Amino acid sequence: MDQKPPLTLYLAAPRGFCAGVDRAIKIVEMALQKWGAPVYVRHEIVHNKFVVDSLRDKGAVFVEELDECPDDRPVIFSAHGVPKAVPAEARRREMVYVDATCPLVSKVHVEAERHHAAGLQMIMIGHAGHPEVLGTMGQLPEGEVILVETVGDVALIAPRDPERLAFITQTTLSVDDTAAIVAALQARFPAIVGPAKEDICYATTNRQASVKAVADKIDALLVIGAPNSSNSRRLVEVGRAAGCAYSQLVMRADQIDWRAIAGSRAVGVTAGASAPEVLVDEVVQAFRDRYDLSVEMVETARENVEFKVPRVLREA
Ligand code: 0CM
Ligand code: SF4
Repeated sequence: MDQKPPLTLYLAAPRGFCAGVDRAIKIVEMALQKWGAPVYVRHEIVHNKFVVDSLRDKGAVFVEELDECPDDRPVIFSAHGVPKAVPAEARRREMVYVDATCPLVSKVHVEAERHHAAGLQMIMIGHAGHPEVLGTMGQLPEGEVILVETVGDVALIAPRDPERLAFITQTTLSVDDTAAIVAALQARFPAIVGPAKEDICYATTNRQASVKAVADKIDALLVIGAPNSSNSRRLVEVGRAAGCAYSQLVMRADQIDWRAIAGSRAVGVTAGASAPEVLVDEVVQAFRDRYDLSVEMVETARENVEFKVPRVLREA
């Protein structure tokens, strides 16, 4: 029998589910228990096909817009948040709804409202079209939030009054890219008001830090996550920027390009905040099947954040 080649797998930690994802999934499960199927979910509850498929099997129906839901079934809003018009419409239709927006996204919504009430125009750093960006921009009237995606954009924007500005950010951005954009904003608009650093959440920050810690030990990095998952895609970029040229997003083990990593002696594995640990186990097993594997953990932080589900689901 052929001997398997040796390989060290570095498992980055923290990785995988964050408190907001955990809570959002629980909300769907508890809503199904409380009200029975079908329960509607506006947008993927979190950006992971495996999670969405498992909830669909239990009776969740995923739609993109509220007008695809009947009036008489409960609807849940995804972890990424929704524009104000969405719950307003649900109330108008007298629907039962549960908002699974991550509390750390809601915190940014509140910040935006507070700055708006103080008469400041907002600059949002984020990715155009992402549901979190649509949700956060949709907290304020049209024209009150200007989106900036890159350092280059900063020179191009034309705010109403450069002296009366504040910035907010998407929660799942690259920490380093965002720092550069914030610096460019502060250079062009010295009076701009903002949070102490940015609004990037603890989970995004911690997962990027652990990728940086494994990057110099590995020949290839696999990030378990979905192509529409912002935080997961940022981990791939962080891996590349930290010197790991082969950094690749995979949804699960069957997407691993084994030829591309042939010859590697050390591979890093991490998972985005919406990727379940069973998929990490699956990837580790796929390596074990092909290699004489040693697994090492690279842990850069411990997380103990937990968010409560809304009261309506805690009541019998
Ligand atoms: O925002 P992102 O695309 O990273 O969403 P996700 O569902 O992959 O991760 C969790 C969240 C939020 C908000
Ligand atoms: Fe909340 Fe951050 Fe998780 Fe998004 S990635 S759900 S903002 S904790």
